[in-house]
Formats: sequence, C-alpha cells, structure tokens
Amino acid sequence: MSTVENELRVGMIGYAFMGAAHSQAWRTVNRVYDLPARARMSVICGRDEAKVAEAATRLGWDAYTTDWRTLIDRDDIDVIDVCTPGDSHAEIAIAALAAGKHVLCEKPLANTVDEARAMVAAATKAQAAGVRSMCGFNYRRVPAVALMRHLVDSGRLGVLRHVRAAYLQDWIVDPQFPLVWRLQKDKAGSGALGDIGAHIIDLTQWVTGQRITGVSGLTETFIKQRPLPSAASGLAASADGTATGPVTVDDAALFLARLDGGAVATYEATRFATGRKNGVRVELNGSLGSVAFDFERMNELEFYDATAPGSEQGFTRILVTEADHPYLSAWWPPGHIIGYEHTFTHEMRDFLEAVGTGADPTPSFVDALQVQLVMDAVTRSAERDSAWTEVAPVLA
Ligand code: SOE
Repeated sequence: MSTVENELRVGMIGYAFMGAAHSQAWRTVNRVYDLPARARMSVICGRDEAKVAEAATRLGWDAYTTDWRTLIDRDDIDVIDVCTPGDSHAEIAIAALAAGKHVLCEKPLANTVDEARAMVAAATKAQAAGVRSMCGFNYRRVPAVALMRHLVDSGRLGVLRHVRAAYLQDWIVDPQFPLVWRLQKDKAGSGALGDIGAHIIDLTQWVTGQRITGVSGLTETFIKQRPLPSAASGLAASADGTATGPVTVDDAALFLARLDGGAVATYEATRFATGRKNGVRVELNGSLGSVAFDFERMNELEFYDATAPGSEQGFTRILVTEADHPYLSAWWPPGHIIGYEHTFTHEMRDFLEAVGTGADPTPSFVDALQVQLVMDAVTRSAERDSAWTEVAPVLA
C-alpha cells in the first residue's frame, strides 16, 4: 500500500482506445465520488517508447515504461489495469495476481476458455490473500442499464419470457478497411462475437439474473481478405499499400439461447449494420411489462407497465438523469445527460469501492469465464450447422 492513506497506485498496460477511456476514468473518479480508496495514475506501459511517452503526458500519468514485467514487479504499484489486445490478457493478469496486484482486465477476459480458466484459478488463489480482480464490462455501468436491472429485480416485469439483444456497429463495412488486430484470431480470439457480443451476453445475464444454458449459433465472415494496415491500427486505421491478408474471425455472430430462469433469447453481434455506430440494444418482455434500451440514446429507458389501466398503456420514455437513478447523484442536475466515458468512471468507482472496503468487485473473473463459455458454445454450434449446444459449466 502507498504511504498516502487509502491510495492505490495504478499501472495501466495499453494506451489506445481503451487505455484512453480508462485514463479518463481514473483521472475523474475520485473528483466525482467520495470513495474508500483513491487512485493514483502512477505508470502507463506500452511497447513503443515514443508513443507511450506521449500518451503518459497527454493522458495524465506520472511516468511510463515499456516493460510490463518490470511494472508488475514494482512494489510501488498496487493495481494492474490490462487494456491490451486479448492475446496478452492471461499472461499479464496471471503474473500480476501472483505478484499480489489487484487486477482490472478489459473484456473479453481471454481469447480461449482454457486461458480464462487459468485466470480464474490465479484470481481464486490471490483472493485468499485479499487480492481482487474484475473484468471491465462497462455497459453494466450505464445508469439506464442498472435501472433496467432494478426493475427486473423488484418484480416490475413479472416473469421474463423474452430477451432480445443486439450489438450493432458498422466500422468495417468498407472492404478496404485494413486487417487490424481485432480481425485476427490469434490476437483477438474471435471477431464480433468476442469484441461486442461479449458485452450483450454479460449485460443481459446481469440484468435478468439468468444464465444462458444452451445456444444455436451462426457466424459469418463477409470480407475474407483485407489490406494490411499501416502502423496506426485503431478503429480509424488506414491500409498500407496493396498487400492483403486473411480475416480469421467472424464479422457477424448470431445465436438463439435458453436461459436458466425460463426465458428464451436472441442475440446478434455485427460490425456490418450500416448506419449503426454503437447500437447496444436490449429489450426484455415479461408477464407484467417490458423494457427497451439503445446505447445510442443511453440516457433513456423505455418501460411498458402492463398493469396500468388500459387507457394509460404504452411505452413510457424514462429520462434516466435523476439523482436517485443509479450512479447519478454525483453528477449533474436532472436532464443534464452523461456519455460513454461515464461508464468507465462508474466502473472505476465500483472497483475502488470494492477494493477499498475489502470486498470482491463484479463482474468477477468467474462471471467473465461464464461469458467465455457461452461464446465457446456459440462457436462450436456454428461449426456444426447451428446444432444445439449446451454451455459448459463454470466448474469443469
Ligand atoms: C470496438 O468494436 C469497440 O471498441 C469494442 O472493443 C468496445 O468494447 C466497445 O465498447 C466499443 O467498440
């Protein structure tokens, strides 16, 4: 622990899109929320020295390093925040936990079920020594999504019958968009399924309190060859010359599912939904009502109350900006909306609250392993012409 009371010194690995989003949250969280622990933005880590040095200054970190192993070994670091591509999550997180660091790891937890299981084993061992771990499914922290969960929990929807979830993007619709790491299986594990499908699997299981038990999956790769990327390889990457390489992940993944509480579900994850930029859409239908959410209108939740008099029935648009809505008492007066970056501030809030009080934050690595098992079942089903496939149990 730091000599400054309740201070947790963070070492963050990765400085691209997620690194920037996490930095914004670490910088903001203790200025907005009164928490039992304070984050210090100690060290940012990346392989390219010039780029990570620039990122340290721009994003507000005290120092930078190019070697994650020495970062983990430092005794002036308490938390390791993993914002790298999926192929390094397991190695970094397992080493960090063994070194006694609390770990926050970006989603999806790992590239394979085996890696995720090894991470759970490391987290369970570390937990006995008071070392905490969490996976960063940030959409749980949208106030309207947390309100959705509250409505389900308090029985306002009755018995849940349908879950309808889609995560729609369009950033690779152009066949000339280059072969960035998110399109390579060895780096990303899978395509739309793991990158964005994982979010809606986690989100729907969390809001409903039900787990997916079996699936029938379908995946498609529409563009099989793409130009190789130039050095910059983010979501706005450009191609480098005319050389091409194979796309080794799914462009779209769809599946039917059964949940253990009796609901039936449909899921769709695609980066080919032209015009849909970040449409995380969830609708739940229950015996007493329904809710519907779309991240592109993230400050709103539609609620249908089937118990209202017939003359008053219809979907109501709840503007989720009141102080008594989840996370919002610390922000702005009603009607003053929040945005994408706040989901990460809320994530860090929950992490610091748990670590600061000696509790385990959620979603845990076990929760994230269960998401991985669902994705694995979808992939195996898709490989067998959508054959019905049970989700393997967390305890193997
Ligand atoms: C790219 O599809 C991406 O940045 C995902 O990796 C994030 O998890 C998602 O929130 C936004 O889109």
